[in-house]
Amino acid sequence: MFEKILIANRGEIALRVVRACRELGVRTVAVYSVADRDSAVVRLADEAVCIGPPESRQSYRNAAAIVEAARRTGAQAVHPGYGFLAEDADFAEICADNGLVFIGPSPEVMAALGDKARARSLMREAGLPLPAGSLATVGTAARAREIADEIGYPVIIKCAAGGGGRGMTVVRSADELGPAYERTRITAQAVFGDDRVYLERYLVQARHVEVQLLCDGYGNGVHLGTRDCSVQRRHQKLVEEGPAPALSVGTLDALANSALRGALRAGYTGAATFEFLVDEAERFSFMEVNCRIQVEHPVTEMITGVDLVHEQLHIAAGVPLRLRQADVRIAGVAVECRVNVEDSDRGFAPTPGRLSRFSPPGGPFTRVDTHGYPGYLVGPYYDSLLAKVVVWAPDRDLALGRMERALHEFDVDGPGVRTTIPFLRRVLDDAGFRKGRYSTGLVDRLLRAPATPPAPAALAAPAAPTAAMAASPGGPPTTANLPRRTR
Ligand code: MV4
Repeated sequence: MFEKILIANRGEIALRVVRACRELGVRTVAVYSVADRDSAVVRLADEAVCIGPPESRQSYRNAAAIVEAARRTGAQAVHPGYGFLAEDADFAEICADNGLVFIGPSPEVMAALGDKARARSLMREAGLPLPAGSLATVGTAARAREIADEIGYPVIIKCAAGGGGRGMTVVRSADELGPAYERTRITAQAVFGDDRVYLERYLVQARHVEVQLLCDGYGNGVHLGTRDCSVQRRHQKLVEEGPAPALSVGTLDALANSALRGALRAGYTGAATFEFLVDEAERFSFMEVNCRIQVEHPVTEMITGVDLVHEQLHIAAGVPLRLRQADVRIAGVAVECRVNVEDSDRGFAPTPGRLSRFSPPGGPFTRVDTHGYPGYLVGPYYDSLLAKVVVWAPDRDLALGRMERALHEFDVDGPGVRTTIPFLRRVLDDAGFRKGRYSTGLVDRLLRAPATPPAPAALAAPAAPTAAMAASPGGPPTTANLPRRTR
């Protein structure tokens, strides 16, 4: 095992990695920006190095500053967390060039899977089911038109360099295709510096189901079950659960096994997530691979008992996988709610400010991953995730009841500070969600519906249409969504 590693991240995930390291006797180096001087990880890590100003380009995305901090402190490896440099193949290569182990897949595998068109063709070769679409990127509008006519409308144009829902354009009819194709390419060039796009048949009302995998460097791999992440707004997940509900065991198994086959074929090492869409008939199609530990990894930890960050560290240190598939048992149901410092009545705009009150829930089978504390200043520089509330129970109804109880306990306040807790409650209250019958359309439906009628005694004129409503046509995502955060 490593003696010392550097954590190239901040917030709750940096704390999560510090905790895993302490449990394994690995010393930790935290890096922090000027804005994060007072963060909990600076106190909890064995050492902390300031790497630059608040702007992430100059700190958490600054490969040179991070490598220099590792050199100065003698760290042997770098854990990138999620976001920032976590899926940057160039950074993984820079680490290797400087004698540092990057805790994740090799730069080559990351580059191959990070190119969504290449990933699509790789997985096709591995026998994974895909939506109908182009075999590779599409170089002309005329060719796009031919393919679209063949697979039928609606189609979706995706950027090879995109992912996570960034830079997708849905096209409903042939007359929209040419202009949409040109627009998507121009935006892709501007945002990613790569104008290659590919086409897929657009699948409506599907569920987002993903599979957690662990693979070592010796050709061994296991899957750790599924998570449903359909509760999203503009590709930001709000609620995740595992195992994916309302799917037959046969479907879940086939999906997980196909993901594992794909990862082994690609030569993947470390923790990976394979994303699929699943339709009403339980047909599933491969979407993309996430080459990192994900925000929602605790869901899987709760239903399997496997510490995914421990496993990442062992794999990166060259230890053969300590689990076989027969050792992995999915038990019960886990649910995660993301508590963001945002105002769901104002289009989920961030509401930074100082926390005057911060008292997270506790109790049985309740885990809260957070970097918050009373007096913590939530700044405007980074994403607004403050806490993840994760609960486990033997069945889904009990887990949802436990989550309602946990959110009820959560006390967060501060001048100007709002959280997504009220909106999370609306999700948990939704009849379709309760039954486990929901798809990626759930959040837009809730945002279009009138806000919960106030209790008779409690006041107030009906809410005016909110920014969220104005900004949510309810239609498919467009290139208007392009400059988004990446998690
Ligand atoms: C799609 C799709 C429907 N059809 N591809 C978005 C994130 C990225 N991982 C893949 N995504 C999607 N790809 C085809 N061919 C639907 C999504 C999608 C989605 C679309 C609209 C609104 C919310 C969504 C949530 C997850 C996935």
